[in-house]
Amino acid sequence: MLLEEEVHNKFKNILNIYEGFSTDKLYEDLELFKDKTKILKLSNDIMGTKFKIAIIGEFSTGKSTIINSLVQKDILPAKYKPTTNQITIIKDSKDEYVRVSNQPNSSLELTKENVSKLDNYSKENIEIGVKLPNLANYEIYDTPGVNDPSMFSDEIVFDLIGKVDVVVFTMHATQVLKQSEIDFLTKLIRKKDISKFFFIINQTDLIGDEQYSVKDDFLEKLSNLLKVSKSNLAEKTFLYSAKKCLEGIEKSDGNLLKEFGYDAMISGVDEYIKSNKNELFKEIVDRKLSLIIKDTLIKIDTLKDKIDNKDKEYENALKAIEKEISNFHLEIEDAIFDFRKDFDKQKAIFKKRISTSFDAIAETMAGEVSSLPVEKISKDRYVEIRTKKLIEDVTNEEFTKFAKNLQINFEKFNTNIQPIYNQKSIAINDLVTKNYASTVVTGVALGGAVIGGITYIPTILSLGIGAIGVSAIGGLAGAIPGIGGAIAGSLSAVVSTATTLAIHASKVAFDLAKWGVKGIGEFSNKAEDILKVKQYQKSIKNSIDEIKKTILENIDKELQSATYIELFIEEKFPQKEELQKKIELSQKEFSFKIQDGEDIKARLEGLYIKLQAIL
Ligand SMILES: Nc1nc2c(ncn2[C@@H]2O[C@H](COP(=O)(O)OP(=O)(O)OP(=O)(O)O)[C@@H](O)[C@H]2O)c(=O)[nH]1
Ligand SMILES: [Mg+2]
Repeated sequence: MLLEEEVHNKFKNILNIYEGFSTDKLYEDLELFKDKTKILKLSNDIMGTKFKIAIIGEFSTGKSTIINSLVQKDILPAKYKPTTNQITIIKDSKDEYVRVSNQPNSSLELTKENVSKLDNYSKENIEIGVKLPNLANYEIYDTPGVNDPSMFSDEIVFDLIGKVDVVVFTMHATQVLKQSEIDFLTKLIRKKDISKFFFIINQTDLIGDEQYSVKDDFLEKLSNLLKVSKSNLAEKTFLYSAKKCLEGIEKSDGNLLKEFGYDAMISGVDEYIKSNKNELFKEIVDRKLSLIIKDTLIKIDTLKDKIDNKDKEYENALKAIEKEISNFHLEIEDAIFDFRKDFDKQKAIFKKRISTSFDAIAETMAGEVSSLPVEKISKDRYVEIRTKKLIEDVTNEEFTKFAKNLQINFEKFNTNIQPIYNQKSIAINDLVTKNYASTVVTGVALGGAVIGGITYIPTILSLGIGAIGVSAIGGLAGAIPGIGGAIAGSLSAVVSTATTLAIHASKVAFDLAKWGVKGIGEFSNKAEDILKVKQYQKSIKNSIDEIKKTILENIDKELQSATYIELFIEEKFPQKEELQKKIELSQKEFSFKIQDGEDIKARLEGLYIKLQAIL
């Protein structure tokens, strides 16, 4: 079954359960409509989530034509456009259109001419809506050719690679793995995960029977370069002809599609997504769902306790639990001390690394400003975009390192406190069962690995699903309490500082352009000009220092070992939070009569069983 269908059915079942209960007055009493709304929202967010495929490769290797064949429609102009920095995003849509990305007002009828027209007219990305026959779960990204004389395309493509689920690298069959392609791939491997890469050897219609040796040579070369097995690569490499596939579509000739790689390519990508992404995706969905359903279950429990008059004991039970937890704190003091020491050490290293990296960025930018031709510096928002990118890369990398170390610290802490925790946990469970009837905690399996009190969800990050609630910005950082805020705050500072940078950039560039000098190197004998460049370099450095300061302040403010310990211990004893929720709820007015208790309990039991079966 398709992922979309499967998830959709699951949501439908759950919503039906809530719906089926909606005529019962308990539905209002328990405010179940609130939980249902949350589930509906989650369902909408998830159904809108698409897997992303980027088609990359050197110019004229056939990227746009390949996309036309995948879309089964001749919509993208196949022509060499040397300075394009744009990405064209192709989305599944009932209505066909082409527009400037995020500008619905600019929509035009979908024709090749209009795509060209908008493409030439706008500097922004272009978006195309079209029915995607075999790829409704996907969004396709057409990219500017890498190694293009245009200076931004590599940066843009590198950036995109980090954000998509699948990358298809295209090559021309008559020139497979040119030196420039090898260089690009080598640079890539150092920076990015290449397990999501597929390779298309396109234009095979031009080479005839040689194709198999072309593929073998390619596999041999690439497996050495990437140090991966040939068979792994073979599964992800396709001999293709976009031209013949388009012909096959036009003539409804299935044999052509088969012969020239279409079928193999579509099923290859689909298989990969199924085995690598779907499971993770489902895990996240289940986790989110179980959290919402758990709330409903707690409500049901509370009402049952109320009928049995057990809610009277809640306050006492909570006090007793809190006392146990505070004893727990005391008994693990040594372990806390060690954890804090480790934490502070990691934090200091983290800050130092951020500091050094930012200084390096300032130096890089100063270097670029004096070595690149003025046209490049002044082009678009070069300094702004480049600085922002460098900063994002560095912060992401360093936050990720810190988070990994933090995880190790937590694992150690966890092992240290385990014996005492076991005792306390038994004691608290005893208290709970003695004092009030039902515990939801044990009944709900929370998906996602809870490591050391941090709900650590790397799957979300690798999927990059913003809709599910973790911001893509900050990568791993977003999944960890405290850090998400720290980096989000800092990055908004980056944006505004980057704007300042851009203003500086355009001023200097304007002056230099007016003097008609090509490169800064060429006028370095003019004292006045050197001064200008120096001033500009200084202003860039100041801005970068400003950002560095903000990030370091945020790290100091947000990353407190005490907060982490609190979070950790709270997660270890979920009974406390559950009880607090029950106390709040039990103080509400309910519309039912206690003498109907048995009947109500039976109805609640029915709902409870249905919901629990889903988890
Ligand atoms: N014979 C043959 N020609 C092809 C094939 N695919 C693309 N072409 C031609 O190759 C040229 C380049 O194709 P494009 O699709 O524009 O290539 P691209 O990679 O998008 O190029 P840029 O966007 O400029 O980087 C065009 O003239 C296409 O018609 C193919 O499978 N066989
Ligand atoms: Mg193209």
